[in-house]
Amino acid sequence: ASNNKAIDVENYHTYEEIMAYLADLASTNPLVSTLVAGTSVEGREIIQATISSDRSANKPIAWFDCNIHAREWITAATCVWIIDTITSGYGTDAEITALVDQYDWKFVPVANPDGYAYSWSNDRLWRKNRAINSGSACVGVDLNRNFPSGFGGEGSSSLPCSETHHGVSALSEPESQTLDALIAADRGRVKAAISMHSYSQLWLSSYSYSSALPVEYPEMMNAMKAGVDALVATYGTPYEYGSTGTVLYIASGTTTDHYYENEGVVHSYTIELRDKGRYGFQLPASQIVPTATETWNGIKAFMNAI
Ligand code: ING
Ligand code: ZN
Repeated sequence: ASNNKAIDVENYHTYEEIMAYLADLASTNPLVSTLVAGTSVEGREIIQATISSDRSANKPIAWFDCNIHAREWITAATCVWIIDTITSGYGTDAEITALVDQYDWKFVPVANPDGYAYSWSNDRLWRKNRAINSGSACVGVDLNRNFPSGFGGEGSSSLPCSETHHGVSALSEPESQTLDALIAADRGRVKAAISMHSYSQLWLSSYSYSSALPVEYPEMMNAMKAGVDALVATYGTPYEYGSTGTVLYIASGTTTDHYYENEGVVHSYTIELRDKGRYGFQLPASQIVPTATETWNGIKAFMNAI
């Protein structure tokens, strides 16, 4: 890279490269700390990075999980870019400084490390984790169907060979247990929880396990509108927003419903990043910076609106 950073944020990176970047950042930047939050099926560390200008202040938290689905590489790349942008902007960029002084920012950049590694080494389009399913030759549980809200319902499958296999029970997987424990540890402090996915260009709220609407839906719609308006204003990338069950499809056992319904996070969303299918999961690296830039503009406006 032409700069002195430990990573070039305009390219996709392996699990090991992302972990090395986070470790380097934590050791060189006093704003950043990392936590080994859990361990995957195959023994990889699940790392949460925290950006805080005062860890003793117990500020409200902006909370992110990224790459719970292995093939959605743009999500880890976007989270890394946002971490890089926040840490380099603090103290020089007035809006970033204000947002860091107001909130702690927490990221799990690679929530499904085994699947992510497998998508680099074996199968670019792998989605699930790498759990062995008893009695089946098919591998993997869809971690975004393994959470308790609506577990096992519509839009998830009991069949191990399905791409949306929900697993044997809610939170059966170490990767979903890790996200659950992290958000539970911050219960009462999480102002917003965002799960990053791709692709489709959507900003989605609960519910996903049914077409019912949350009681706070008007407030959620206002917040999503603020985010989407700023995102779209950046480059004109079209986005839609609304409840998952009405805008996209019904899916049970998802992070967003769990954070909303069981952890009390009103502002719990899934953002489906670029694109709308031309490249799909294999978004060219040339789109990392524009995707991250527009998404960050949306998140800033959203955090300033809630
Ligand atoms: N899409 C999400 C999925 O898990 C989603 C859509 C988001 C469903 C939030 C339910 C709740 O199917 C992708 N691309 O993974
Ligand atoms: Zn996904």
